[in-house]
Formats: sequence, C-alpha cells, structure tokens
Amino acid sequence: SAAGNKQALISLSDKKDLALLGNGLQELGYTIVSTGGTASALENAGVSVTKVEQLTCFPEMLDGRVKTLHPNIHGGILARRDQKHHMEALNEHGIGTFDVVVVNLYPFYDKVTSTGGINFEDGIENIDIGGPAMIRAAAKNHKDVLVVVDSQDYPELLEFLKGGQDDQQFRRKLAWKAFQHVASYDSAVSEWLWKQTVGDKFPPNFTVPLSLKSSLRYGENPHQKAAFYVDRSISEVNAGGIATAIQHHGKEMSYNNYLDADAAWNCVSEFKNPTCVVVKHTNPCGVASRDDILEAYRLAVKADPVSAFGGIVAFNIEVDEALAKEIREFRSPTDGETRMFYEIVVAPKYTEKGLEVLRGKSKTLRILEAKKNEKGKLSLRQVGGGWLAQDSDDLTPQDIEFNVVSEKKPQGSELSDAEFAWLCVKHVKSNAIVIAKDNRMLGMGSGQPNRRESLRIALGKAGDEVKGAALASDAFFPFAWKDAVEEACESGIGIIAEPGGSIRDGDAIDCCNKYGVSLVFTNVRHFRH
Ligand code: 93A
Repeated sequence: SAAGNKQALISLSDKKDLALLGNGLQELGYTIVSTGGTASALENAGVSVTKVEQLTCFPEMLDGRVKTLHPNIHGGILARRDQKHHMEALNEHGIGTFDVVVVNLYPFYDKVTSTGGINFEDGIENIDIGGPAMIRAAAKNHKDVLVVVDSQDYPELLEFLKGGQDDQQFRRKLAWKAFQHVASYDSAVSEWLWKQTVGDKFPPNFTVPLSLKSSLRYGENPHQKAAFYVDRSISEVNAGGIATAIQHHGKEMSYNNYLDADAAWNCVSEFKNPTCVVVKHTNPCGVASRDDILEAYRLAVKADPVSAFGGIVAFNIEVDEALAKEIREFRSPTDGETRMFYEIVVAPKYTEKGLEVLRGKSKTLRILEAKKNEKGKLSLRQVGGGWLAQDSDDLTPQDIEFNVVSEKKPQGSELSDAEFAWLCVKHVKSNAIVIAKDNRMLGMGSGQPNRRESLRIALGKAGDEVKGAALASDAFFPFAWKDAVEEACESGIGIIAEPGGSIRDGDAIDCCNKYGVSLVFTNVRHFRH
C-alpha cells in the first residue's frame, strides 16, 4: 500500500457490529485489510476490502492455520515509527504500516463448553494462533497502533479517530484490554487441555476469569470499599446464579444483598414443589412447600416473622399477580398490622402484572429474576494467603439413604418430614438444627458454636408445634448428644435425622428407644461454615 495511507487490519470471528466499524473506518479514509470470512462480510456490508493474501502474496495455507503470520502483516504492526531504520526496512520491502488492528479470537471457550461438547481434534483446531499474535503485536506497539478486541469499543475508537487528537491513555487502556483478552483465552485453552489429559478437578494452577460487573457502594460495612465480579467461565448458555440475575426494580444491590440473595436462591432452587424460602443474614429462617404458593409464602413468613422482616423472599416458581399482591399486602403475624418489609424478592419468572404489583410495594424493593446455578462447579473461599476449593454440596435427600436405626419405625409423614428438614438444614450455617413438619419449617437454630444452643433456639421457635415434628441436625453431637437428644425427645419431637457415625451413636439410639422416637441416620453430613 502507498506510504502515508492509513490502514486498518480487521480479522474477526465474532462479526457483531462489523458493518458499523467497516463503514466508519472507510468514511475516515482508511484502507481496510481483512482475512477471508471477515473480508466477505465487509464486502456484503458495502465496504471495500483488501484481502490479506494481496499483501502477503501468499495464499491462506494449511486449512487456514497460516493466514496472517507473515512479515508483511507483522512488520506493518510492529515497526517503530520513531526508528528510522525500522521505517527504512518497511520501505525496502514495500510494507505499509497498520494504524488500527481489530481482532477477536476463535470462540474457543464457547466451542469446548457447547452442549454435546467437542472432540479433541476440533478443540485443537479452535486454538487461534494468528489472532493472538496480531493482538499482542499491536498491543506491544500501542503507542502507534490502536488495538481493539471488543465490539463495544468501536464507537469510542471511531470517535477517537475523528477527533484526531492523540491520547496515550486511551491507547494504553486498549492495550491492557487486549492482553486481558489473550490471557483469559490462553487460560481457557490450558484448562481445557488439563481436562483432556489428567481430567482431575484440581489442576496445579488455574485462573478464574473474572469480569467486573459493578462497583458496590460499600462492602459488608460502610467503611469497606467493594466490587462485584462475574465468573466468565460459566458458559453463556447455562449462565445462572445470582451474578447473572436481572434486576427489574429497586435500590442498587449491596454486598450483603448479594450474599443473602445467593443463599435464598440456592436454597429455594433445590425444592421440586412450589416453595417459598425466607432468608435473613444468609440463613433460611422460613421455608414452606405447598401446591398453593400463596399459602407457602404465608407459612414461610410465619416460621419466624420477626426475622423475616427485612429479609429476602425467594420462590422457585413464577410470581403472578395474586402472589405479588399477597407479598405486597401480607401483614406481620407478630402484630397483624404492619405490612411485611423485604429487601429482595427473587424468582425464576414474573408475569407482567406480578412485576407491576411488586414495583408498587416500595421504591427500594429489589426484584430479581434468576436462572438456576450451574451444577458441579468448584466452590472457592478465601483464607489469608490462599483459596480453598471444593465440590459444591450438590447432595439432596434423593441421593441419600435414610436408615432407620430406632425400634420405632417412622409413621405417616414422618420420613418425608425428615427429608424436608434435611434439605433445609443443608442451607443453614453450622451448627444447624431444623424442625419441620408437613413440608414446612417450624424453627431453626444456626451458627451457634455449640449444637445444644442451636437446638434450644430451634425448639423455642417451633414452640408447641414441635409435637410429632421432624428434627434434622447437620452433624452429630459428639459429647452432649445424649442430653441434647433427650431434650429433643422430651419436647415431643417425632423423628430425628442426623448423619450418625459418632462413638455415642448407641446412646442416641437408646434414648430414642426410651422415648419412642424414630431415629434415622443419613451417613451424610452437611456442614456449612
Ligand atoms: O488459524 S489461525 O490461527 N492462523 C492465522 O494466521 C490467523 N489469522 C487470523 N487464525 C487466524 N486468524 C483468526 O481468524 C482471527 O483471530 C479471527 O478470529 C479469525 C477470522 O477469520 P475470518 O476472517 O476468515 O472469519
């Protein structure tokens, strides 16, 4: 190309907004150089293009593996404009410079995580080599080459070029983004290869690709600065969980809101029947399943109306007008007068009317629409200087055997009550005790450093309703088990579910036999620290 002519190099897998970019550059007088598919798409959009082959005087070869890997391309990107001998070398070989490089890479991550997967050969072919080379070269030489990897940056790029004023900060920002793009790309490739070779869940090192979703007003407390990041390794198709929830209404989500909404959503998502879960400070304090979701809602609040006030209400089914009205109008069972107040409502769906009614409840009420979490993801938690990784706790009562170890065999709905209590207790912070009956939580005790305290709290909340109810304990009582079992039995509990496995198991069985209470061992523990 003629010296002094402004040139842009465009090679895109994701051709979103390509017409806007191509036409914009053309209007600004740029000569556009492109690879095969991108060139065709540009021509279709009425933009004239020079094909890469015309510059390299070389056909695309090896099934496209070598398209842009050529001195006529890379020389034009990498030459230092302030070095006389660089420019002389370009002249000598008839190579023109590139002022703008716009590249995005083969959709490797989407391909290898696509439903049905991808075979090894196809995975390998989807590793982009030429693209990252151009991006890195342009990012290195960003002082003179604008490098764009994100279609969202096209308008700003065109504005910048129109303005004609140089701004090294803008160039550096683009270069930073470019290296981010190739770095997360390379980590996706390396993690995929790890799975193809060792397959083990815990690679020697790995990257969690995080993208800033929003800065938060503050963290757990107002003096702590905070931000929220989304995990980009969650595939687009399955992208579920609180991080991808749509907020339809209300005040900005806070740090604590995210934690609580996550707890409520995780808990309610596990129930098969129409269910309402009320969460306060990450603990479910009310849970009820009913065919009539309005009743489920009322019962979930009634389990602990004091805690429910200012809590998070989650549903596993659509919120329609009738339910929304009930949420708006329901008065606190404590005084029968005050309308309940909530921080957040979260559900998989809302009808138009349902949304409208909820919006009318208060200006601040956050209304979230969430998709189910992707199963089988690693759970990560930070400790000083490192991170703990584990499988997420995906076990539900369906996966667990409830072994009756007492003389008394469960009667009537006792076993299903125990299963319901068991699913609840999994979501309560240890030491966790849940008392439930008839698909409804009656009381819970959480987070106490000693299990007996949790038990007493749960019994206190359940009150008289404890008679014949099911009690679930997330782990066994190693020392005071006998006393605690005795206390539960004396209060009138009908069935107890606990993991078993203590050397005191015999005492617990004897005690239940003495009181005629059913005892089931699950062999599964649900600590949540
Ligand atoms: O196969 S490659 O690794 N070899 C190359 O030389 C090369 N040059 C560009 N992949 C290469 N690309 C990639 O092709 C770009 O990163 C871009 O994603 C894609 C655009 O191809 P097309 O314009 O033919 O649709």
